[in-house]
Parts: sequence; structure tokens; C-alpha cells
Amino acid sequence: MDMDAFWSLCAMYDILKQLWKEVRAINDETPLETYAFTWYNHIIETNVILDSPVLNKEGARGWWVPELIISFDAASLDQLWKSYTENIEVFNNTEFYVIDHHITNPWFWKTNIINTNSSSTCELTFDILKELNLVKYITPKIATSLMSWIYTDTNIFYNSNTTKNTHIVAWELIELWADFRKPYYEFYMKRTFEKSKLWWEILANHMKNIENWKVVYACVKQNTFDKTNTDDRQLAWIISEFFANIEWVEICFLSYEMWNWQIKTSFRCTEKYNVAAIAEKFAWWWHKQASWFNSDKSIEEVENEIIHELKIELNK
Ligand SMILES: [Mn+2]
Repeated sequence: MDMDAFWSLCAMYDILKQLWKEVRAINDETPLETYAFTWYNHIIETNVILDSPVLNKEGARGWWVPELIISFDAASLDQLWKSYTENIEVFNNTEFYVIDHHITNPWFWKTNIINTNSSSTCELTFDILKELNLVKYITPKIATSLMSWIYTDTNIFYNSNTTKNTHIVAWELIELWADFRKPYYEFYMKRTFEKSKLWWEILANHMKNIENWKVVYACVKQNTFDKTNTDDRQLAWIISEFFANIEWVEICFLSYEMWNWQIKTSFRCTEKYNVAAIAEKFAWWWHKQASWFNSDKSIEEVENEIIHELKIELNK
């Protein structure tokens, strides 16, 4: 579950709860343990069936049906995964708002609140809360959660999606007692001993370069995680800290075997290129400068296909 989606969802959930709304936060997978520092992981339900029997306060059986559905940070219907495919009927009969900031979003439903100038869905969610005069419900916990996206979607105010409004929102969140040091520590500084060993192993033995293309990449197999007693979650940020910061690098990517043996690939590139266009060929797309996709093929096949696609893209 993407962090931007997670924190905008949690913020809205908390505020709607304070307004005494009956609200459920749904996602098809559980949030990562690394998000737990904002205290919201437990609110996410992974049972995505929206239309379901429940016991009401009197112990009698009732039927829970939503009056309004809101999606956060989803750029297409596909990205709602099972939350949509298991509930098509409910979606067709319910008011549904799409809150998102991706340029690839084709305004896929009737009510779309999309601002492609927002650095993140969290920034947009904050602007919506301001517009609705709900800022008074933003507790320090919510403010810290919304603040957490700043360090992730903007790579600490560095990516080109950072605007004047991003800084204004951050400043307003700090005024609402966001703990702005906490997410920075949690995401960029804190590191386990095993994680340091894993990064060393990748940098020493798996990082490859195609210098005349200005490409750096690595393909990481399960045995590398076994050797260092880690898992794929420990890879977070190696791509932006080590690959993307090499002075001549224009495009970098990281492919790795996940616990379920699927291959996940993350891309980064400079403004000269558009990795969304490359990732789209693998049936996935996201931002121009940062994209990713999953594949059921072997890691060797994925590596070959990416190199092939890069060749086409770079020879344009
Ligand atoms: Mn986002």
C-alpha cells in the first residue's frame, strides 16, 4: 500500500470518526510495519467486501452498506484492485469520489477531485480539509501522518513536484503540531544492522552500470535477503540514496524478488526522461520521474525486457 494513499486515507478516517460518521478504511493488503509509527496501521481492514452483514449495537443482525466511497491516490480503477472488483455492484450504486494527484489519472469516475499540481494526495487532502473548514479536527497525530508524505512523495522537498503550496501546507501542519522530525528519522535515518549489511551486499556485488546509457541498476534475488537475514522491505530508499545520486546517472532501477516470488521493479530518472512511459509497457505507470511495476516472470527475464525497452527509449 502506497504511503501517500495510506496517510491521506488515515487522516480522512480519523476526521470522519470525530464527526461521528460510521467509517471503514479498506485496502486489499495490510500496511507495512514501517508505517506503524503514526499509530494507524490497525484501522486498515483487508476484508474488502463492502456490502456485508454486521451485528449492530443491540446484537441484532444488520447489513452494512456504504453511502459514500472515497478513494485516495488511485490513478485508475485497476489500482483499486479487489476493493473494486469484489464490489462492482456497490460502486455502481453508491456515490464515489476519487481524490488523486497523478497526471495519468483519466478522471475515471464521475466525481473526480484531482489536482495534478499537488505534490501528493496528502497535500490535496489537506487543501480539501481547509476548503471544508475541517482543519480544527486535525490533531497532532493527523498532522504528523499528513506530514509523513512530504518526506516520501517529495523526497524531502527535493523532487520537482514540490511547490510553494507544498511548503505552505508543511508549515501549516507544523503549526498544528506535526512531529516533523519523526517521519524523517523513521524513513531516512533509522537503519537496522541487517539493513546496512544488505545494502553493502547489493552495492558490492549486484549493482551494475551501463555507462554509455547513464543507467545504473541491480537485480536482487531471495538468496541475498537470506544471506543478510533481511527481506525486501529493507531495500527502501537504496535506489534514491545510492543509485539516483551517482553524478552521471540519468535512469536507475531496482528489481527484486518479493516474498511471494513476484518481481517488483522501481524506476527513477532525471527530468530528461519519462520512466512512466517505460513502466507503462509493463502494464503499470505512475509518476514521470518515479515508477514501478510487478511481474510474474523470472528476474532474469524482467532484467532482459527492461534493458530491451530502455534501448528503444534511449535510441529515440
Ligand atoms: Mn501519491
